[in-house]
Amino acid sequence: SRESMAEGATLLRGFALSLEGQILPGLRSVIAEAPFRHMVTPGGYTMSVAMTNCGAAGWVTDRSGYRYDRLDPESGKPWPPLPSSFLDLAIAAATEAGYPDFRPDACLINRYEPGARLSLHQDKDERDFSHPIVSVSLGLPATFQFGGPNRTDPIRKYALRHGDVVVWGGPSRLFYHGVTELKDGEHETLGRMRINLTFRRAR
Ligand code: MD3
Ligand code: FE
Repeated sequence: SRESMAEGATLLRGFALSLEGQILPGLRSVIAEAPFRHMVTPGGYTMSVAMTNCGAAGWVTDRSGYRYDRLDPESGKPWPPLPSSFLDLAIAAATEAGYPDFRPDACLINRYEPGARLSLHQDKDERDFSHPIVSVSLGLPATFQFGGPNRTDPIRKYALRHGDVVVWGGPSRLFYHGVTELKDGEHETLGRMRINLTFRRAR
């Protein structure tokens, strides 16, 4: 199904389910090369969400700031390439939402364990905001918060479940968003966690 969440934001419920059999092995191979880690914000806080990346550019944060980097700072090596199953899923979802030319060069992988959260923020470290972002939810369900272009805009909440894909383009690309504390539970394939893949064109 295809639902509009805001101008430019399209929710594709269950879109990743048919590709799960290729996505999960791809995820395992990326994590084997670039394990999840808890990064530190410029303000000195350790994030409750653990992260890793694949693709030509990876999103990183440390005391010196937020940026995209070609290299994994933990290994000093390039991030693992985007598995072909990841690229296929991102392009298919973007096409379904009206962005047939989307070619991601970065995939940030977020891992939420019970209690982890992501406070309200905008994604603005990318070079060109005319490219959409594609996000894929896997594992435990989460409450996603979605506001507007200003931090004080009213917030709506959505449940994002295993297999849901959202494409964020147009005006929604710069809207404030976050994820509330993950509730404990057990997912049949992923266990006690939620994984979110966000595909971006960083450069
Ligand atoms: C709306 N991740 O990695 S995915 C992030 O569930 C991030 O892990 C959340 O926010 C997560 O930056 C939310 C949905 C999402 C991703 C990017 C967006 C929503 C967005 C960019 C602009 C507007
Ligand atoms: Fe974000």
